[in-house]
Amino acid sequence: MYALIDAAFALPLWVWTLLLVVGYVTYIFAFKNARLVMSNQSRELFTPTWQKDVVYLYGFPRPRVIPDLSPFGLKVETWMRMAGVKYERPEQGINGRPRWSRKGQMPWIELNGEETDDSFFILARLTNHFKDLDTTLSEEEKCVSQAFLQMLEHHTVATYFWYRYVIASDAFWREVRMPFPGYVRWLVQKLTKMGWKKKGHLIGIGRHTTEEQRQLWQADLSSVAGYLGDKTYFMGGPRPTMIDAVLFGHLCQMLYIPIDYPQTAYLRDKCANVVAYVTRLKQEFYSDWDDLLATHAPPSEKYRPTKND
Ligand SMILES: N[C@@H](CCC(=O)N[C@@H](CS)C(=O)NCC(=O)O)C(=O)O
Repeated sequence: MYALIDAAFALPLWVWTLLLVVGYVTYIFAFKNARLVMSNQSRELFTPTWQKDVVYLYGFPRPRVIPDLSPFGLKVETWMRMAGVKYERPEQGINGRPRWSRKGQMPWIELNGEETDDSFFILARLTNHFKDLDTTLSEEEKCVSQAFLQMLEHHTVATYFWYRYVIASDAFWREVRMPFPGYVRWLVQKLTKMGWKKKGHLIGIGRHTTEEQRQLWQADLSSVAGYLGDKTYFMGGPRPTMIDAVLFGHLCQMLYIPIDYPQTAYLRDKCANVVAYVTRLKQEFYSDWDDLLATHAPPSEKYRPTKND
């Protein structure tokens, strides 16, 4: 042991420098920023034979209980249904060619041979290209819509992600039954839990007690219920607007993934108008909901691991 330490101290400075540089670069590429570093490079289209004005939406493989695990992916898909935009969702899977956005996240899209990522920028582009669902809103209503969007996407989401990825992660991964081989699922579960513990601590949600967290998400959900009231769509017009797609993306996560989210009980007991609203949107825009869930592939059928995994 001492001989080893002596030998290490005897190494010349340039060897130490080289070891440190190689170690650091390996760490950055292997664990940390590989996706981000790669992301800025231009890359081939995922769907090279695209049709004009068809949106190719990329996200996680469909889970068993809900069309998309990502509230951001479900928001984009719902918006496209509301706007009547033609889209496809090319299959991505562990044995297919799973690909993250250039920023290392899901969802992302290709439209007319050009890639766009982040649901905010995706909807901005689709709105510009196809249709503006928010034209009927006054300037003041647009501000309200934006405030709710940010609350849901940066605060509410953290409260229920913390629950599903940290507190109830076993139940969560069991219920959604992603079409990954068992060992990949195990790894994804562990990494997501570790990631969310760190992220939850940084943004603060993970430092609160369960009771304090409850006060935080309850304030959000009761404001959604209060603003919705007995309106058909959130902003009160005769047709849905963008915020309805955002709300649907998040509320479905809490209402249809059966893992005893405390939020689910609260919504069912205290926010009957919100539950009825989500049910209405689901009926109106997802008449094929069950068919979408049926496309879920258990690991043994579609995603059998190969030697390339
Ligand atoms: N601001 C992004 C957020 C997207 C996002 O957080 N996606 C999650 C899945 S729900 C993701 O890709 N997480 C993996 C990661 O960030 O490394 C959007 O609106 O699209």
